[in-house]
Amino acid sequence: MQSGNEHPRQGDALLIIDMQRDFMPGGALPVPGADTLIQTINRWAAFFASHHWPVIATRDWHPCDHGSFAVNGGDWPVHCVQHSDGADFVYGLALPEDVVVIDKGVNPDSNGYSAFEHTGLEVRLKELGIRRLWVCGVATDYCVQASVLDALKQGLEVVLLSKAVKGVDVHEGDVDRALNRMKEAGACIVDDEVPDAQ
Ligand code: VGL
Ligand code: ZN
Repeated sequence: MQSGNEHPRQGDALLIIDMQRDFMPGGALPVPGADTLIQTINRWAAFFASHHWPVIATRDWHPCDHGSFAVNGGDWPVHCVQHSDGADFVYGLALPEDVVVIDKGVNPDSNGYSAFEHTGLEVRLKELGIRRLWVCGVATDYCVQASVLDALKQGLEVVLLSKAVKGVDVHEGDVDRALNRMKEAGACIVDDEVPDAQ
């Protein structure tokens, strides 16, 4: 783990993954501790916004017939159905007015874990001149991991905010394995706090 070596700069964006009600404790597919990230992520979002650097927030956004749902033969309970309350961003998440919202997992035949899968995110980032992503949200071992690995494949740099992600650990050790895989692929994993506003 590195800390303090990276500083957000022009050409960076904050990527907030799936901070939606269904992923919070008590939700349809709870990620333990996900609610404890809200204030931390709000501070990161405010910091990026104060510098006019883009803030991007993804939503898991499944149709009712999504193949990842157990009722349709998949691994997960029904969650984040398009336009349902559970698919809303969690109460208290403070996103800047000009946040870029990316809906993912729309194709019924794919898990759609990655923020880059059929979402147009790659093109949006090019248009915005983004070369590096600061990543936070849930779940470390699914959508965060898939998004980070895809970003790196596209030649983007990635800083993973280890204090601003939580995972599900369906199999014990999944979160640690995900962190190792992201690190080996070239992500910079840091335990940074939000810098003081300048
Ligand atoms: C996710 C499982 C199913 C995630 C989404 O956001 O990591 N995990 N759908
Ligand atoms: Zn999903």
